[in-house]
Parts: sequence; C-alpha cells; structure tokens
Amino acid sequence: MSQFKPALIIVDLQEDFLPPDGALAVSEGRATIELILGLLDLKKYDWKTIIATLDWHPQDHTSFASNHGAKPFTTKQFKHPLEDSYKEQVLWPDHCVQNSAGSEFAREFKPVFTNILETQPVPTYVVKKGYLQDREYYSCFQDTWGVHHTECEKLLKENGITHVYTVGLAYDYCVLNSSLDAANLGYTTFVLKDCSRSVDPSKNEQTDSTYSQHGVKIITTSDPALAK
Ligand code: VGL
Ligand code: ZN
Repeated sequence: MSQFKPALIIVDLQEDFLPPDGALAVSEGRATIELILGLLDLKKYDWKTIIATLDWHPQDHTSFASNHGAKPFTTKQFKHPLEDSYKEQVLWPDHCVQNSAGSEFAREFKPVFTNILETQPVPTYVVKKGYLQDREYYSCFQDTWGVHHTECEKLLKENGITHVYTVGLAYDYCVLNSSLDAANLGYTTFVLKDCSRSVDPSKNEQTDSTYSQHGVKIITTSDPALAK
C-alpha cells in the first residue's frame, strides 16, 4: 500500500528575516506569510506533522561578522568543530539572537501558529537550530558539518512521515539546505517556491538547479496535489 503522510516544515519565519526592520531582511519575505497562513488551514490540508524552525543564535555566534571585526556579507574560513579542516562561509549581520525581538516568529504568523502548537490538532513542534556558538547551521536537521543533529529527523520518523513540504526563509540558504537534507534522508521532498524568497534572488536559477539536482521538486501552492 502506498502511503502519503505529509509534513509541513516552516523554516525561519522570523522577524529578523523580514522587511522592513529585520536585521537580515529578505526582500519580499513578508509576501510569503499570507500563503503560509493559508497552508495552516487544516480543513484544507492534511499535514500529519507541522514543524516551525527558529534560527536561534547566541550573541557571540561565529556566523556574525561583528564577532570577527569583519563586514557582513563577506566570507571567512570556518573551522570544522572537531577536525582540522576548513570551509568558506558567509558572515552575517547579527540576527536571531536568542530571545531578542528579531528572533520572534513573524508577527502575523505567531498567533495562528501558537494556537496550533497549543491545541495540537496535528503533531506540531518548534525546532531550534544555530544555538551552538562555534558552528553555522543552515539546515534544520544539522549543522553545516553534519556533526550536530537537531531533533527534526526523529520527529518526522516518530510521526511516520513520507513526504516533506518546505516553506519560509531563505530560499537559497536554510530552506535549501533543509530541503536537501530531507531528500537525502529519503523523504519525497517539495519546496513551495511561492512561499519562499532568496537572500540573493539574482542566483535563483542556480539555486533552482541545486534543488533539482538533489531530487527536490519545486512546486507552488496552486499545485492541485497539495490540498485534501
Ligand atoms: C539563514 C543566513 C543565516 C536562513 C539563517 O534562515 O536562511 N540565512 N542564518
Ligand atoms: Zn543564522
């Protein structure tokens, strides 16, 4: 018997990633919120699990340019947390500092999601990432080195999930890496492109092909297969 048990993963829908005031505002990011709220209509969609992720950094996080006396959006060689290897990664403005206003869920999303989280009409969770000081996280499953794993995979397994649908911010960083990992873990994975925006939309063609090369299907909320 073929099974269809879809999970919705809402990635980093936080004030710091949103215009007009977010520290790392993704242009047009706010346009995703109404569509994402539409996906939370549980009469219309049959999610078996809903996960909302939070980028959740300590103030001294290694991804902040300010902690290296560097300019945001430049790059730096980051050291593997255990081994003596390095890779180049982007330095960001301070963002999503734990418990700061910018780390909060998008203000339009927060009351709706909090109600679902509290009443649990379907298993619903918050997954935090980025809280270990010495390493970057883009995926909601693991750090960029694949060393530390969040509870995300366990939650999908516990709930018997077969299909993963990703939305949120940013299309070219955390939504991308979360989607790639979901596909790698064997989930049939879709990104809802109209529910996401890029830090650098000029590279969207390249970003799209990265999704495709890893087997993630790019769809939109008007895909008829989505609704019950
Ligand atoms: C993100 C850059 C730094 C994201 C998080 O959510 O896409 N991007 N931290
Ligand atoms: Zn971050």
